[in-house]
Amino acid sequence: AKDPVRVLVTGAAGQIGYALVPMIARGVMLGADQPVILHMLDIPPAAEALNGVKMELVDAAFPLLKGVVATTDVVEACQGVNIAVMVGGFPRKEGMERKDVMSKNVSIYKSQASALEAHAAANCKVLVVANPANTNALILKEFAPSIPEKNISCLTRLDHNRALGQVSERLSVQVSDVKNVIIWGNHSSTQYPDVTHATVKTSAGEKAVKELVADDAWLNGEFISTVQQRGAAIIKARKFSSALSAASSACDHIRDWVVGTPEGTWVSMGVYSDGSYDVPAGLIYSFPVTCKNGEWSIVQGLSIDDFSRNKLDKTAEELSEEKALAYSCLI
Ligand code: NAX
Repeated sequence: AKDPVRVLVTGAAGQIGYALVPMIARGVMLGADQPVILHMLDIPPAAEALNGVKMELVDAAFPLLKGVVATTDVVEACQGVNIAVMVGGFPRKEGMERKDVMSKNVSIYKSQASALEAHAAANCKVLVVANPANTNALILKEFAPSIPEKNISCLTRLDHNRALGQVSERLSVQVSDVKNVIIWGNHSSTQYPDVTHATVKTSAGEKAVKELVADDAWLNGEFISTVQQRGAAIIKARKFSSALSAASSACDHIRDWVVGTPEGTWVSMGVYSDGSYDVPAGLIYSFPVTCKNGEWSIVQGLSIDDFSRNKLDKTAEELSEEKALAYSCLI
């Protein structure tokens, strides 16, 4: 039998946490033969709710779940973890300045970076979900200098999956037959969902999404804005933000990272930019990546037309501004 993998979920008493921990305990993230020990962190006001989640995990009698640590102590939470899914953060409340929200999250991610650096297992993989996800991940990277930058990422897989979903609905094809959409940039409304290289598996072989849709106005307009604004549409409909889809895509993100992406398929991950596609180095930016042996690499050599170039630059600009704002909070 395999040794259990320790998975940290911060903000585990929240909405996404409640959807995510049972998925992890069922093997959705790491596989049906991989035992797990869940580490759940939240803050003291949520301690009782967190304990309730722990009780439910016990009650669900998950065969793969070999232990649960539920704590408000960040050091205990980070001890020996192999995977860290950072869902906890400070939400933007009505009337709050952007800088105030940033400042709260900078201080959270700075201290959690130090705890991970000191106490997580060597080679721990980190996924930041909490918003502003890219910039929180960047802060975490800066304050955990001994964690390789290759091990720090943020979630844009939800946006990626939303793009797959929109194409599938539009063409009335199975979502599992659509692949190689790309989310570029920030997990925000400036993200660029790109179908230039996306394909659909048909009985006559693989066909370009662009050809099958054959409606550039939709692809360059409504499709992009629907994906960009999907989070807001969910809030409007549900009165709460996306949770089950966020949890599911966090599992997809980690699973593909650990197990590898299928041959010929890429996914979107927010990762540390090395300057690929003329994206400024030193931002956490969403790129198309393939994964193998537990490492991601940015897909190289894709053609970028003028329309796309402009959109890649816009979202990079926003991330540079966020980075500057985050750094101004450190002073
Ligand atoms: P909730 O407010 O339901 O849960 C957040 C939890 O984090 C709460 O239980 C809170 O007590 C806890 N928390 C706050 N500060 C903490 C700290 N310092 N340490 C540990 N825990 C802490 O929010 P939820 O709907 O679960 O969303 C969580 C985060 O995901 C938000 O920042 C949200 O904006 C972000 N999202 C990111 C997405 C992505 O694709 N990257 C999509 C979904 C989601 O909107």
